[in-house]
Amino acid sequence: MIWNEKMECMDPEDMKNVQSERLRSIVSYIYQKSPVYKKKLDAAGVKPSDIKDIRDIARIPFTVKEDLRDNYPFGLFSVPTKDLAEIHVSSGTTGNPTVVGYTKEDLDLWGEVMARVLCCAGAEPGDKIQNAYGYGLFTGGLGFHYGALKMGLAIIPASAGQTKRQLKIMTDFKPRILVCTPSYALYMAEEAKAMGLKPRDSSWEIGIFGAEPWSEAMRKEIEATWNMLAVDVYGLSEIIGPGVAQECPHKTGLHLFWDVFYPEVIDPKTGNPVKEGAKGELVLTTLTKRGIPLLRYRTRDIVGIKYEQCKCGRTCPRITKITGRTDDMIIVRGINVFPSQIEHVLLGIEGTLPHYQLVVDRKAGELDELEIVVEVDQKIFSDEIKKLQAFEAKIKKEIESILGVFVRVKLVEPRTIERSEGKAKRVIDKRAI
Ligand code: DLL
Repeated sequence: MIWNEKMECMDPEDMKNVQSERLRSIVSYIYQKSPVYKKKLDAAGVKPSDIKDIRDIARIPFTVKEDLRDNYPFGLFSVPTKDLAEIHVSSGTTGNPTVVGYTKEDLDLWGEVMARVLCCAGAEPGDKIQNAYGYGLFTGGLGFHYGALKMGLAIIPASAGQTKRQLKIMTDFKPRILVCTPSYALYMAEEAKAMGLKPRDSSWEIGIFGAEPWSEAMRKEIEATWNMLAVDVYGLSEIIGPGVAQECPHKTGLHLFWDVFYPEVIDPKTGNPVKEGAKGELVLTTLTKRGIPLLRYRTRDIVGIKYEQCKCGRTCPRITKITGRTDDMIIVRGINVFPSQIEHVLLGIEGTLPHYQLVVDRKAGELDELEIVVEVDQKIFSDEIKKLQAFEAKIKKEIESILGVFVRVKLVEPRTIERSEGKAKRVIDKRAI
């Protein structure tokens, strides 16, 4: 089933007209409503009347995450907060997180694209869906909730965690669809086996997994273990949350809903478009959003894009699975972590030295572990063991309160961490994903 056949299967030439019309309208809306954007467009010498066609998008300056953070919390919004219906937050780098707001129309749009996501994965009206993405400031839980509501599925809002309860829900309620991060799907399989359940007999037939990178090897493992179809979902809070792009059962890339999120793939160094199919940074423009529409937002995610029609009938372009980022963000248990956030905490604690490393690992069947290895003053090592432990606990607590993710802290003596002549190697990712 295709949720919005008109938009998802439109002839690409006709789609250009839709996109051109929407671009003209969103640029003049933003120009009038957002003083920050007006300044940005004026500085680039772009007036709304210059935008006639979707190709004119190249004249518009890029928007970057710093633009959101510098205008924290609501400076980049195009509506006053009284017109908002919901506010979400994505973990950011040092200091302020990224805040995004939705008007009532934006929530409708979110429901619409998420209904497309669910249909694209193979959900059918009447299905039960177990939603094990986190409900809260993270956009995963509520995004899927709105899509399932719109589509008419029976939602089990399990939220993330409480694995035994998740498995009991699966066993007793028999939902056909599971949505959560791919690593959590594998973790649940281990727990299920430990509880004496047979994952292959589960009621889940379709899993929609995203919010973090995962490989084809991981897909095979999930599909074999749970005896289900596993498809990829992509999105980011700044653009809408989940709902930007979705794989269909053909598994040949993620269909990007380009009538509402206009994609470009650029060389991150030059800002110029790359050739079709080549890898580059995904840049997105929200063509219809009202609360915080963004023009040419640099996602930092590395993808390739193809414009040919898929066997499923959809004509919207497909992006490859996300193969990396242009910055040093890592995703630990679905949570975005920037080394600079940790550095900020460490530098604020007397006794730590500015030499640290983040070691991420994932043992088979377990969740990600993040260890912070940090050099501390020789003096601290001379202290009694109790003091050393208290110091370690203090660092752990401060980092956990900022990141919202469990970490281990390992204190090491000065000059233990390998020095580099170029960029310091801050992240050691041992996960085989
Ligand atoms: O992770 C939205 C989401 C929720 C997507 C649930 C899918 C499912 P943020 O917390 O703002 O939003 O993080 C966005 O996560 O820029 C990517 O780097 C990464 N990411 C999201 N989906 C995928 C995916 C949500 N399928 C950032 N594969 C993005 C790889 C992904 N990375």
